[in-house]
Amino acid sequence: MAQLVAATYNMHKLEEYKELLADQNIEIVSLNDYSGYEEPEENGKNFAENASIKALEAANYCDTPSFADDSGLEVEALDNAPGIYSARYAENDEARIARILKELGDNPNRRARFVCVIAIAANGEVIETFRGEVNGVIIDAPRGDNGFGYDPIFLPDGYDKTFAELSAEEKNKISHRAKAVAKAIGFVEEEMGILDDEFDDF
Ligand code: ITT
Repeated sequence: MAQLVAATYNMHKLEEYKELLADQNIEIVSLNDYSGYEEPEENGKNFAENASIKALEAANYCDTPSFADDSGLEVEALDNAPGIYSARYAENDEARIARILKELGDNPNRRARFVCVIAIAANGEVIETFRGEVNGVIIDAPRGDNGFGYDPIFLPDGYDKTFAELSAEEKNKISHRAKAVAKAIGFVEEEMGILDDEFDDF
């Protein structure tokens, strides 16, 4: 079975990937299985560049095909902030949510979207990136205990529950991460000849 390194130290992301990829013929290995790994600086100017930096660094260090995601929340009324700075917007999830709600205040435009870009890297290069998005609105106060990050204030379009009120299974059907994964799986299936060879090289 092909091994793939999930290049993240975010355990919530890792958990979602394990569920999203459960039916695939892939063994997901975590960075925790490789000692001494140092995370690269995320100095890209967009999600795709940061995802590529993370995937390539891991693939090179682990000598194994790797994928990473760079993801975040874009709030329309805040000029799409926090965007690629979502993880760095404040010191913890609670403070990050408080900052968004404070900056939005009573602005009637609550439109927002989650974005996830996955990069796959192997053999010293980034093979491809895949983007997934989910649109919704920011509510006035956090609701729900599931998920992570900004989930408690994000109400996806067509639902009356926040991402943190949905079960993991429900979130994984509609999330930005699920959409990016679906595209990545489609690509890997179509290009399987190439990837099989590359995977087998390791
Ligand atoms: P890695 O770089 O190690 O993967 P990270 O948490 O630093 O972990 P990012 O740089 O991609 O990852 O930052 C993503 C941030 O965006 C994350 O910390 C959350 O604050 C937010 N985010 C991304 N996906 C989310 C989701 O599904 N639900 C809620 N918040 C999410």
